[in-house]
Parts: sequence; structure tokens; C-alpha cells
Amino acid sequence: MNFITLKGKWIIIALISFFIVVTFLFLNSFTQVTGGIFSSEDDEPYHINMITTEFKSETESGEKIESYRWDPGTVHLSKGKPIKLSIYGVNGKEHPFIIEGTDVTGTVKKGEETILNLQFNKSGTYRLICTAHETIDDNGPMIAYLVVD
Ligand SMILES: [Cu+2]
Repeated sequence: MNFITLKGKWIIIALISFFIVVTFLFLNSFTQVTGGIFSSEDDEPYHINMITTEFKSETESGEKIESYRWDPGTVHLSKGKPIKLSIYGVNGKEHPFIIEGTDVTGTVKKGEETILNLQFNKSGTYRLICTAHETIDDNGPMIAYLVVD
């Protein structure tokens, strides 16, 4: 009788331990799903790395064509979250830019990192436009799309 009671205690302890382990694993996997690279702590800026790059080609008639680009060309951001956008100038001497719909302006220079601390409080698509290479005729279009949801 005493043996059975003791065995019953161990079963209860084993069940409680199992429950704790399962709960821990569940919470841990939940954290991994929601706390990945797409979200961060509220006071920690979300860090985006971008570079300036250049594509070059030649048409069949021998005409050289090129296009400067921001890379990546599309970035998804969370509304109301602080963002640290780092842009490193790789190709092109300099790229003066604006972010359409904001008063953010600046210039990215070759070999230098430009850091912007941003926060978008309205959803929408904001275009990061290099004003020196805005269109195909200017060796662009050097436009990146900042999609804020
Ligand atoms: Cu440019």
C-alpha cells in the first residue's frame, strides 16, 4: 500500500515535470516564431543594411548601358517601430537621396556608410530616390521601396 502511494507520487511528479517541459518547449518555439529577424524589442531599432550597386551591359548594337541600384530594392518595415537604415556606398561616387513623403534627405558616398534613424508612423510605400539617378535616362532608376505595414 505504502509502495503504491510512493509510486503514485512519482507519477504525479513525472506528469508535472512533463507538463513543465512541454510548456517551456511550446513557449520557446512561440518566441522563435514571433521574435525572429522580422521583429525586435520595442526600444531596439530594426537594423536594415543596404548598399549602392551598379549593373552594366551592352546592347546588340554595342551601346553600353548601366543602371545604379539600391540593394535590396524592397524592404518591409513595421509601422511605428524605430529603424536604423545603414547604406554603404559601393558603386557610384555619390548618391544624393530623398525619401518621398518625408523630409529625410542625405548623400551616400563611395566607401562610406550613411546611417539613418527612421520611424514611419503611417502605413504605405515610401520611395527612397537617388535624385542623381532617378530615371533610366539618368542611369537609374535608382529607387528602393520601403513598404510600411
Ligand atoms: Cu545614385
